[in-house]
Amino acid sequence: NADEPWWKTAVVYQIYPRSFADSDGDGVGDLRGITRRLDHLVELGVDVLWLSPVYPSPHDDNGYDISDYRGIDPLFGTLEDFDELLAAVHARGMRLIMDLVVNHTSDEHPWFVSSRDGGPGGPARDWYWWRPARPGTVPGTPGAEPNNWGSFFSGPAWEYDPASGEYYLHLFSRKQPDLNWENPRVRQAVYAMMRWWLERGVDGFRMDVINLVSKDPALPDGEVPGGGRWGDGSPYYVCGPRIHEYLAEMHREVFAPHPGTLLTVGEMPGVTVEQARLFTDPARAEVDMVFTFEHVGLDHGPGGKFDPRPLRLPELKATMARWQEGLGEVGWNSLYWGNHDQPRAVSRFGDDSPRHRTRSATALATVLHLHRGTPYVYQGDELGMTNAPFASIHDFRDLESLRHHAEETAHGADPAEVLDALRVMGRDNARTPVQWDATAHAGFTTGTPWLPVNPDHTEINAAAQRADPASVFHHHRRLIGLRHTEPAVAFGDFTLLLPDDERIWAFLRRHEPAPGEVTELLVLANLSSEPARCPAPDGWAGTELLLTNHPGGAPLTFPAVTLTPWEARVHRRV
Ligand code: ISL
Repeated sequence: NADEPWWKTAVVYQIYPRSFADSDGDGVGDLRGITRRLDHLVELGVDVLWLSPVYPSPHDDNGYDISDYRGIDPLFGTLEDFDELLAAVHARGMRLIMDLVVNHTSDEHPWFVSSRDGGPGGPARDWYWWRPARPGTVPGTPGAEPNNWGSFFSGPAWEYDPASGEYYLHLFSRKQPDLNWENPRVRQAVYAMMRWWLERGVDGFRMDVINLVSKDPALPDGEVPGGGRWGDGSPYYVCGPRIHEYLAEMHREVFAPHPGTLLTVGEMPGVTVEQARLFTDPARAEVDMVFTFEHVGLDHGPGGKFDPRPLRLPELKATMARWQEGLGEVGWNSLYWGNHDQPRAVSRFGDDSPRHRTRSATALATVLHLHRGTPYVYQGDELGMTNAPFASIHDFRDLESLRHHAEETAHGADPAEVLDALRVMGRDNARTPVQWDATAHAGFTTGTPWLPVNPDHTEINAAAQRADPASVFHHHRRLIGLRHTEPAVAFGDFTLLLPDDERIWAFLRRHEPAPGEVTELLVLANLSSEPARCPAPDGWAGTELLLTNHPGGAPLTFPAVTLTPWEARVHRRV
């Protein structure tokens, strides 16, 4: 596999700097905090670190609203701290990729300030999407927005600027105006900034909502879903008309001079398998892999993410299998259960009760890491961290949750029901500080954390788990090691077994690097809190047990084996 790209055998670890480790006691994680904790990541064995944004920002959306692309927010440290971190990461044989947020800037970015203050006809006006009010309406009044699109963070996707009498587009918050990628000067400014970071030594980018940067310039009204307040503009900006042209251009301008060294991953809400195959086809030279969203949308009800519904295992298995198939011959998957936008994996897909949480976290990790693709471990998931016990709306910090609560309650929703949904799906669940040890504030800070630590840190923490070979941490370490040593994990093809089984997740990986030289892996996992009978496929009885989260488990016998709750195992035969 010498001619395969390095990132096919790599595992990426996502750091949300605000919540990782605080070195100076101000309650917010920082770059020096990360540098001090690198040993944890070395022991875990990950290959790449992805840093969520650390650039100067007003922090309306925790740094996803950037006011200077070429600096470090004082909250996180300095450029010198960054260079030190990067050198320390490289010295340990790891790589580091930056978050690239270029669908939008902060409204405090100088580009937007000039665009706004120059007024219509000003030289920087067309760096953003400015439009007059809908004809026949009074500008600045409800319903006068240029179109009916809703924002991802509640309310309209347009903000009125009284000075010019025009509106600007913001798919996210009003402090995150969308850049106009139709303007070639915008694109060149973005590419120049990316080259600047590559020259500094970074190893690639995770590209925030990159499939939203091409909009249909007509900006037509969207359909209003039943019971909805706003139109759905997604047909006009998800994988818009020029998206492939833009990404190919970015590849030529920025990535092509660094063949074989970088990792590029595009975050792509709403992307289809067919589109993802185009984006990740190496022959097209766009991006290495994409983050897809289907598997994290299966528990959304008709009302969206804050209308959660139970997840059915056969649907989750089918979705994952379809992506394995669709990006099998051409393209590449990225694999994740969680990130800073999603609830905690063990609480969402597993069973976070004290009885089952270790085993369910390790079962989920086993299934994920044994799929074909590059796995992403979100900070704390290697410890099986759980959702947080939010008592009231005042415990939330995330603007998405706060705005959703304000908008729904203003329209007459029952606040208790809104709060229940936020407890299940709210992004702050994943943003509580990393639990390093059992001391006050979990060893995250000596000050007062910006978001309280989860009280379960006395049970769930890195210090305890590093000392326990049966922990979620050590199970992740073994899974990551397996990807490095067993080529079938990265390169084998994928066949789903027992698709309709409500409790068992079973699949085969088959790798044949040379004719007749076959290695096969069989993955069996019980994704339920009850024992489950699992038919054993022919010819696997007595095969090598490569990895398990239940060392005392029953041998694999024909015709069936009973798996204990959340038991997961990987068998190998050659
Ligand atoms: O969680 C979501 C809102 O319901 C997602 O739709 C999320 O907004 C989407 O995945 C895009 O996320 C990225 O861009 C956002 C930022 O808030 C997220 O943190 C980031 O991951 C805007 O920059």
